[in-house]
Amino acid sequence: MSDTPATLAAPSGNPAALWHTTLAEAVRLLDEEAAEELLDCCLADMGVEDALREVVMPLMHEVGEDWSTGILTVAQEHFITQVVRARLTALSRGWSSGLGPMVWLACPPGELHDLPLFPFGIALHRGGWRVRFFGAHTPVHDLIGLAKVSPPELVVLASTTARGLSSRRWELAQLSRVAPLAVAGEGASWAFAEAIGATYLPGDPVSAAEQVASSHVATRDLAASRREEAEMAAQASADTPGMQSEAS
Ligand code: B12
Repeated sequence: MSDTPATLAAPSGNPAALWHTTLAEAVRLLDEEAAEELLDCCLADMGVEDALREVVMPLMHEVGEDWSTGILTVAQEHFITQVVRARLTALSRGWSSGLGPMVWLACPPGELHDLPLFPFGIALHRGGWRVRFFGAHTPVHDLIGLAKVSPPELVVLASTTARGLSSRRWELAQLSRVAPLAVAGEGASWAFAEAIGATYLPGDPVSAAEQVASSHVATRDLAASRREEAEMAAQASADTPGMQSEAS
């Protein structure tokens, strides 16, 4: 670690705020070594989900605000993006493996902001899902072709602009007919999702992933208990002579 004022001791008080401050300072000073160490310590201290939700993603948001108001240069913004992306890529290792349901993650054509798909995929994988990452600028017709062969349990498309989604409205409606589709990010809305037969994922990527994982478990449990009830009812009718002749 070099000459930043950042400290690696687990901060006391509000940990998210303190990690955020020290990390932002390392980034401002372009101190890559410090930023990497701070990211690692923050993840270890707060846990992956909370660190991504409360420190890393808000930091990215803030970096964008500081860039748009001229506090940070484009070079500083690119620097932090690269440091964060490298750490998120490391955390995503192995996320396509396992036996759980499959989610595909992509951005529509023209959209380069694929970074928020990482925390979403990382959290979902930790919730038992398998992740296939297509990332930025993905042709929707390619996804349709692939989904026709082997549909995933969910496709998530993220966009920072409404236009990025609305200009693909017809293709997206087609995609939602071959696989369950959800839209997310600043450019998505309930109204647009509804219009194309998709779902809208509100909120931050980590909380949305937790929501998807728990509602999928609930749906699966409901389906299993319905199956169980149907089997028990069939068994009961088979055991009752009157019912048997009625059924035959
Ligand atoms: C990193 C970054 C880039 C990187 C992208 C790297 C990458 N691979 O993702 C690069 C340098 C490529 C880039 C390029 C550009 N960028 Co940029 N970028 C950012 C920045 C700083 C961080 C994005 C990020 O990861 N945010 C973290 C997420 C989690 O936070 P959030 O965006 O606020 O998202 C909230 C919700 O929408 C939701 N959410 C977002 N995505 C998802 C996904 C899922 C699955 C879910 C469930 C939820 C969710 O979670 C958050 C709420 O908690 C933002 C600043 C910002 N406000 O975020 C600008 C920002 C998005 N960029 C912006 C702009 C203008 C551009 C450029 C046009 C700049 C230019 N002139 O070239 C280009 C556009 C490129 C393109 N065609 O897409 C604007 C967008 C304004 C707009 N809506 O039109 C922003 C907001 C900056 C600003 N304040 O003006 N950018």
